[in-house]
Amino acid sequence: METAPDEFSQAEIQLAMRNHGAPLEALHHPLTPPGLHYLLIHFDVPFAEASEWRVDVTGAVREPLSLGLDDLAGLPQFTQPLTMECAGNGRARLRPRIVSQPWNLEAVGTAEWSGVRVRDVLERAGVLAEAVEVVFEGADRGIDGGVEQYYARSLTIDDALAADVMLAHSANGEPLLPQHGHPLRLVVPGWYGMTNVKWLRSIRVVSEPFDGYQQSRAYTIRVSDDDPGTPVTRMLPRSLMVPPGIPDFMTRERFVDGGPVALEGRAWSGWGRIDAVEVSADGGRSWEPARLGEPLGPNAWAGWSYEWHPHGPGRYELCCAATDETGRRQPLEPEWNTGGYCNNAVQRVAVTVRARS
Ligand SMILES: Nc1nc2c(c(=O)[nH]1)N[C@H]1C(S)=C(S)[C@@H](COP(=O)(O)O)O[C@H]1N2
Ligand SMILES: [Mo]
Repeated sequence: METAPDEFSQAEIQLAMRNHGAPLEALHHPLTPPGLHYLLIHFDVPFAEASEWRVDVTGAVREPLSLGLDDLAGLPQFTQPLTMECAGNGRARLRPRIVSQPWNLEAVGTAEWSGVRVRDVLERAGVLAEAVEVVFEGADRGIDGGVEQYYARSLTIDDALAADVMLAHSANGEPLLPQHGHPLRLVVPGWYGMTNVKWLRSIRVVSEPFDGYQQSRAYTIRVSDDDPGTPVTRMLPRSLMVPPGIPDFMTRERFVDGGPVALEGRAWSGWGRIDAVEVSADGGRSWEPARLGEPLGPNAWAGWSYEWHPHGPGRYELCCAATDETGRRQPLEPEWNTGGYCNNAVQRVAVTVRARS
């Protein structure tokens, strides 16, 4: 196994500049302020005019469609708050290191998305009996893993017909920003970020499973390069805390003066409701339950809070761990895989408690 050095390359720094995360203090906000929502863009942000945009519905359908945004405006509209997280969140914490977009923990955000149901569009087109999947393709083209492609992902027919799977034209009451898929993107609750195809231009109903690069090569959990792997699907449970106190500029290490310290954060899972969040002040050896708030919606995070009473000055390692209603709990240590996906190991925050002066 090749071990990447701990230093990041210029190419990785360039990716980290293009694709920024949410500063963790933004977790104060139930809805991530628009400019603070994380970004992941594989290729270039396409230049798109909303007035000229068409999304074509083709393949195994009774009646192929070509829809403009005004056509979509004629379908029933709905809005939902939704927490989106990149499947690579936590990747930069893995050893041996994975060379790709280097996330620590900040590749997450929550927005209120508005648009129409994919189901309503597919019903107008009339899905034929032989159909097995729906391929969603964006207008952005590039080379990934040596393969030239438009960014594309598929869903099974059943998944695509779920009542909350949407074509979104707005976020937080405003037209989509260019970087978030203007003028139209797919939004699939509960799944990791790669599912939510931006700059959506084509919806193709197919009678064979789609084997495009982003479906069958990327976004699979593999322990070696010849492992066929299992697909990345729903978001594993995760909780994050707003780092308390004040930071050191370079290391982000935290400093607080005495106690008690009000800790707060957010927790989510793509597999179901969050049942519990626990907090540890000793690096995960002992745990106390946090107070859990109501989720923002069925597909969005819940807030949590905890009053921490440090037993005196010194250095502490704070952790938080979420458990969802399926019993999935965040692990203390990550499981390594070649793409660096789905690392939902607990957050660790180094805090120095200083004596109150
Ligand atoms: N067309 C297209 N859609 C895309 C991507 C992309 O590069 N191109 N990136 C995906 C990935 S990996 C993630 S995590 C989310 C990020 O969405 P955001 O940038 O709006 O937060 O978009 C997904 N949709
Ligand atoms: Mo992602």
